[in-house]
Amino acid sequence: MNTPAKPLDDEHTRTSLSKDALNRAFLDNLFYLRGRFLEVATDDDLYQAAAYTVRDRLLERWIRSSRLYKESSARTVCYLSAEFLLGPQLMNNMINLGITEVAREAGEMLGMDFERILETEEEPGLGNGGLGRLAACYMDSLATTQIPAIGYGIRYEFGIFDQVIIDGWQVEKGDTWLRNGNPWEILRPKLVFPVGFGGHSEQYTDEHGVVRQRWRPELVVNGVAYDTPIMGYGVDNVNLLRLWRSEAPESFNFGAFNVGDYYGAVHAKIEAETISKVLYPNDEPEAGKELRLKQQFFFVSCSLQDMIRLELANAGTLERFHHKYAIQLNDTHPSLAIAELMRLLMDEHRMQWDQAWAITRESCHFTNHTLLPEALETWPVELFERLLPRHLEIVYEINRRFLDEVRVHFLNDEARVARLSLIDEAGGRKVRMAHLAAVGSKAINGVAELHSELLKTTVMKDFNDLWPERFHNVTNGVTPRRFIVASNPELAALITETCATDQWVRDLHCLSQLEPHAEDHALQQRWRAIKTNAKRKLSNWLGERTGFAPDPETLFDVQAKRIHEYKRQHLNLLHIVWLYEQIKQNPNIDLTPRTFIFGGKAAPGYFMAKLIIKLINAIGEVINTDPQVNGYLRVLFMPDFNVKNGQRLYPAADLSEQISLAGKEASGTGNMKFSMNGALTMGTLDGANIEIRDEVGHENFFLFGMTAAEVQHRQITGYQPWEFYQHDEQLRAAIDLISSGLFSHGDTELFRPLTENLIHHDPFMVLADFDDYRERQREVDHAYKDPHHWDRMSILNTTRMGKFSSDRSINDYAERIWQVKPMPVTLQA
Ligand code: F58
Repeated sequence: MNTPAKPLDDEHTRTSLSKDALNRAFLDNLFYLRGRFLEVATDDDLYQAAAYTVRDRLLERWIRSSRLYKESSARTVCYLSAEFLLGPQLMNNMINLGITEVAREAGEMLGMDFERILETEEEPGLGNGGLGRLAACYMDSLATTQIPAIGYGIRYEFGIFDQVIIDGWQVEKGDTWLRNGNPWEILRPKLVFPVGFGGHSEQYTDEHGVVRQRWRPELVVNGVAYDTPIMGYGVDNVNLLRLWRSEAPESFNFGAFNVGDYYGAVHAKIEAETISKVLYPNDEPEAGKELRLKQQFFFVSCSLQDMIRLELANAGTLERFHHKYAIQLNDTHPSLAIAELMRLLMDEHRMQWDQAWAITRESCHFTNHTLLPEALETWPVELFERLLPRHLEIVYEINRRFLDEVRVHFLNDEARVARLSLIDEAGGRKVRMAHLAAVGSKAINGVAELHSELLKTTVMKDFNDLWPERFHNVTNGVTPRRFIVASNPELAALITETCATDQWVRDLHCLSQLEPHAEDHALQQRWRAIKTNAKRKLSNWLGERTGFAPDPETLFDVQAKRIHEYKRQHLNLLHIVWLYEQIKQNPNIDLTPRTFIFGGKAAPGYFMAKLIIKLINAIGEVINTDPQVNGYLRVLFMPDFNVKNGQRLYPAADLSEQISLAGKEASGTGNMKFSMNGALTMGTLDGANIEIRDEVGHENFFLFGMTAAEVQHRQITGYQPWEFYQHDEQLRAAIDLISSGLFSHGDTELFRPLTENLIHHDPFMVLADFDDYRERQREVDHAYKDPHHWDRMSILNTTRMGKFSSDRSINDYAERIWQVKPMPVTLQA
């Protein structure tokens, strides 16, 4: 009913933001939710009580937001993503509520260690890397820009594995993030949708004599909703992240019990629960894995059924579904939404094809995140048909109509028809998910300017020839709330003090107000002190975890991201080995002392990536224990790079390594996080590096390597890594040193797969870019020797990062793609 929410009582224990109320609420939650009093509470009790105290303060805003969104006809963004890599919640919710200081004081009044409570939080690692973290940044920015939005995904019981390093190798450990409970989510036991699998599709005649199609699935599982509130910064809007968990329907179990098949019932239950059990830890699609396809369909179907339920409750009809919702497909993982929305509209809600298609095409939008051909998702037709027979029929019909259109557009061009088809007929027949997403979407976008251009000229060229107006670029961004305010509070305070306002937190372009101070020696000194302090903190942390604490006075040179050959961690390693050799040959060499820090997980089945981790650690072992070189060089691997550990790393970096082969990294977002925290970039002209360099100024960026066009040209004319190996003496020395067994206790076999691959194949042209990389690294060495110059460059990197706030990205999507408007929520009744 339409009773207005109760106005906030100034001193109400569950809503007030005053120090006293926070204290009362905290003790109350500790007592009544955890059954503890302060003296005996564990760190986890304290954390949970703090989390509930903060969550209570989100709830009233959340209810106000949902009510306003429901009552207005505002268009809602539905962000469909198989991954949301949220990271710790407590600090960010406090920042967005504006209560960090009072909360800290309230905690101190009770004699609690605030930092320790924050440390206790287990992060929900429901994503692999950039794509999942981007979804989380976008949720923060959607709420902050006051755009009504729902994030839809999967509540994996096990997120991305925890990485431990044993004897230099990566070992994966299961991520049990739910072990102690998750205070941020609210289970909605009544919000359940059935999701079918298998069976067959059949024709029938309805009660009006109309011949229709319907799906008779063999198996039905339920999706149950878990809701997490997403608070905007400095506003009262709270959006919703709704994640689905799979379970067996009740009837299932009873049915089996009745015929006495107890084990059969248990098996069915386990099978249903398996769907949301674990996140696939690969950074390329798992080709042909049935469970992965089940996961995709599962969350897409629940989400669409939920949207339909809401629209029917509100409007009573689905005719304006596309006015109500802007659906964003985060890569191809949710692209089954195209076929499922068609099925729901036609089979379940009796709409005609043309109307259903018009609605689908007006609702959906597709973001591509990769150009790597091996990462473009396809599903064997046989598997697709077995799991989703009705959807395959729909895909075929979409394809038939689409290819007719293609034939009209491009007369007598059957080669093009074959290239555009939703079905890849070469080899085993496969459904091309990017084609399904493209055909069913109103807009298609890449994630950085170069990537969006390459998309149009390479993997999506035929689509661009057909529908050029559908192609867009939206350069990625990251949230400054997490990646400056939460990770680097000292830097945030200095910026606010110098600008005399904290406006930059909501409008990152305001950082430019700092620019006139870049030459100011007093500011530079404080800037450097903050950096050194962050380095010291990181060093202590690394010391505790790895047994070695690097010297904060050395240059911290950091490469942290998933381990992948295209990202070229091994290029970095070749340079380190080369430096090592130089010092050995000339012990009096004049070098800037550096600490090289790596971080990142390898897909468990990716042999070469795991070997690269081993090599990093092997090189570290030799260098760090050699007194002749370790005054100049140190090499460290930070274990378990995740959101939380990333937040320790970004503030502490002097140099950020963004060295992928040009044309391979769609955007990169770590590059933005480092630069915002005052690190200079050593980078190629790839992804968003290009735009970062244009923004921060070419003189404040260390550029090296071939352009994407040069890479393409070299590929066409035939790339011979062997020639580089032969002609570049320095390079050969570095590779030979690895082959010699120096870093593997004399074992000349261990790293052979890596060195041989480089010399004979080198698919990511490490050898071709080595010389230029080495040269630019020499310049870094010189530049760091001039602190004023370096600090100035560092300050300018931060002040010119306005463009890379995810608020800007969301505004771009809102205006150019979704056509949605902000809907401010106010607490005044
Ligand atoms: C990343 N993709 C891109 N995929 O590599 C990176 O350049 C970009 O900045 C980022 O997306 C955001 O746009 C990425 O992270 C995955 O992790 C997928 C997980 C599921 C399997 C396929 C890869």
